[in-house]
Amino acid sequence: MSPDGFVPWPADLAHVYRAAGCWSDRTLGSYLWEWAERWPHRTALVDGPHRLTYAELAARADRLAEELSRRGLGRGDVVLVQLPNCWEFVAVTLACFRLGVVPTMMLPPHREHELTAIGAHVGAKALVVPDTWRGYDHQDLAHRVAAALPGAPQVLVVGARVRPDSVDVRGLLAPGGDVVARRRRLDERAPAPGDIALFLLSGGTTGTPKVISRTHEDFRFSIDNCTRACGITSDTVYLAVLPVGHAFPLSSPGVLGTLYRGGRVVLLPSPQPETVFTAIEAERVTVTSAVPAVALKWMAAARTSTHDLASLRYLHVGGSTLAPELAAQIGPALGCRLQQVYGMAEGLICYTPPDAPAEVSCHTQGKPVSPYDELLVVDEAGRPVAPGAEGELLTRGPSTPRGYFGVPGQNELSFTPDGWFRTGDVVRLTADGDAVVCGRVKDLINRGGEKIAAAEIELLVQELPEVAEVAAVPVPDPEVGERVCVVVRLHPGRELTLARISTALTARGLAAFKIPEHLVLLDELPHTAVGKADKKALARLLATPVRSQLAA
Ligand code: OOB
Repeated sequence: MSPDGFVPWPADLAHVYRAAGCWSDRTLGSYLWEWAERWPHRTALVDGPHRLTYAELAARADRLAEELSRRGLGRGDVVLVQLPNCWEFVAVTLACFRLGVVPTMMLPPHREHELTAIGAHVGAKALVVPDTWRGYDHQDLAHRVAAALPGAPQVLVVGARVRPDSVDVRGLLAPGGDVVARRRRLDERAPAPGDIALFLLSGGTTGTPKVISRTHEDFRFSIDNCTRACGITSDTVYLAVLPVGHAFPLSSPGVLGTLYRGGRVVLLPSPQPETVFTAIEAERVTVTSAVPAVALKWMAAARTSTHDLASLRYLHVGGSTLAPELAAQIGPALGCRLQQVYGMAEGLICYTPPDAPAEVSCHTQGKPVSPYDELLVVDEAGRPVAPGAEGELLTRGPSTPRGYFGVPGQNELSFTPDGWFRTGDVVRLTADGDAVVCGRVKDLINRGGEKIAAAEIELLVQELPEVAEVAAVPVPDPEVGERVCVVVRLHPGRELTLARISTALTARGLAAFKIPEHLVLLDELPHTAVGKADKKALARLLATPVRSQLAA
């Protein structure tokens, strides 16, 4: 990994954050044995039939760390982690934290397009994948990607069917050996608190997703604050159903926050209501998190469910817009309290308090979990708006990096010269300082909480010989909030169907959730003064009937 890609905080501010105790002298991996010693026999992880105590988790993560080290992975090396919600994901992540190996959190739907671009950008030395997932051969995918990347990265596989040219992760997780000596060896090799702990992906607004570096000290502070904002304790039983590579279920407070406080994490690979309700009842789950689209499905299913959901106390909902009238129904439908969360992998996390009155929990997305987070709402010229007015939210703070990894040109656009991150979200702040998300200025589509950069889709559709010009825009959808629509001007005499686009983009290795679901053909696209497709005009146009093909 090139250390040049990391944009540090200014030294004077880093000093302030350390002096104030935001950044402590700890790495994330240093908690593993602290937890194991405080709660050795408590269950840390539940994944189907697998149950691991804190002591077992520590022993297994350490064993894996040592085996990874034996295979040449060490401090500063980067791996791509593409695992579904399973206990091995947690063990791999903690093993990386122990070694200072940097896991890059990919998502199970990612394919060649995403894995190759991100793998090349971060200089991945290994890929960790399931053998198959939802009928797709990830082991094969990983080998294809590895062959296309420089340095012949290793392929590590979680599953029963491991090829001879892959490394069997489960074999490396088997406990045994001298646990104490191994722990000491790993402690001696620990990374520094200011090192990059992990990479998260941003939905971003450019052709490929941007990579967000999170250091041990900045991430620990965020996790700590999230657990306080949500009242996570050793009595918490957290159910992880959203893909754990996302910052929301991973660390806000999610899986890592629950472990940090000695609670129990239950991992489920799908948010399907029946499976979720069964798990809540069986494990006496107290808190879980969902994007609005998932929460609404649960709400509808709860009406006819006979499962006992009485243990559920809190539901965290965020990632995309939740209408206040729906927010008001969630608590009564599921018999729990709603906490809204407005967060981003780039750092800022806002929560409504667990005991907030309805005007706060249903109508706002809460306050930053850290008092050191700064918020500034600005107009189009970058000037602060009047109190309570809408504008783009800028933010800075001890958990918000000063730049994306390795893209100095992009950083000039995404960050102001004095270090504010431009969220691209249109927000207003209430008199009490709660954030209300009103819209966005960034060019992306938010499909059920998954962020899709319009430019990424446009670049791929533009490659089709039929296409003269294309713009990707969101169309509102009652189920997932928004879906991808491509508006296309064809070359004269050519034809194009949604099925043809879908086939072509799938063949290019694009994740399925990004594949356009609507196609609109226009003789002329509206343009802005600088000659770009005018997306605001397109949104107005799409609100009126046009020659369109809707996805079946
Ligand atoms: C979470 O993180 P990301 O990085 O996948 O996406 C961040 C973006 C925000 O900039 C905003 O555009 C949107 O997702 N968003 C919301 C929202 N929460 C996030 N838009 C409207 N209402 C909300 N409540 O999505 C994320 C990370 C940590 C915790 C929760 C969500």
